[in-house]
Amino acid sequence: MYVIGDVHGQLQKLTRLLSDAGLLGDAQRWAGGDANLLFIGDYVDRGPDGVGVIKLVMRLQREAEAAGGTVHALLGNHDALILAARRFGGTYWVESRERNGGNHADLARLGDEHIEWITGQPAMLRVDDVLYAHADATFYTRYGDTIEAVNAAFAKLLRGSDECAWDRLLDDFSERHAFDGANGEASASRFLRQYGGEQLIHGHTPIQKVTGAPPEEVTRAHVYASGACVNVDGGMYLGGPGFVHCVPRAVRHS
Ligand SMILES: [Mn+2]
Repeated sequence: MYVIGDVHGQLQKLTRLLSDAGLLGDAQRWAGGDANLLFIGDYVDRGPDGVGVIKLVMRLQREAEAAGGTVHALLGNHDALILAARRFGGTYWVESRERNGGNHADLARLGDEHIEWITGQPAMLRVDDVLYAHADATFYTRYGDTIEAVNAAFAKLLRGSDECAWDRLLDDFSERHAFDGANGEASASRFLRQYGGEQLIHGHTPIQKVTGAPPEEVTRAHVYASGACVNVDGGMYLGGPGFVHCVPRAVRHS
């Protein structure tokens, strides 16, 4: 499995990463054959062309499927936030997006097909022994006891018009660093016991903000909590070049 972290509108960096990994070929078509690729969420905002990123991911999903591969795409908080801004309008959501690096062009260009697509992406996924979720947070447990239940709860919320529930969800996403620090490992094992998997791969919190590394020096995933957690957010919007994280088929950690 190839994994790409928070893209945040950095379409040029993304196409370069995919090309370098052999997943994108001539005319920027899927060249990964039967490979599996997963995007960790947060396609829009903070960068120049979030809708361009969504369009590319949507197309790669179709092309990969036709070639026997898979492109998974998780829902990030910025993807939910742009939907909220479109659905409810009003200064509350406009200001919320402005505080969070909202891109006006993304909101203007977001078409019905992109809204439908975002709404249909899962919040969590498990493939083999690896659990994937956008955020380094435990709030997912408030939405369901299983991956299926969490995804169903998210889908119901995103298809509904309960503005307070949307607000709560986006507030929940402000949780970070749940698996860092003294109790991080214990939290990670609890979370993995709940949803299954030997390792959690997430984005949401730029590695630079965890390790203090200069943005351009983050060129690989940050493995922590004794190997139970992997942060793949390369902080591309901060100036990081980004990277493609490769998960071997059978992950084991000590
Ligand atoms: Mn995020």
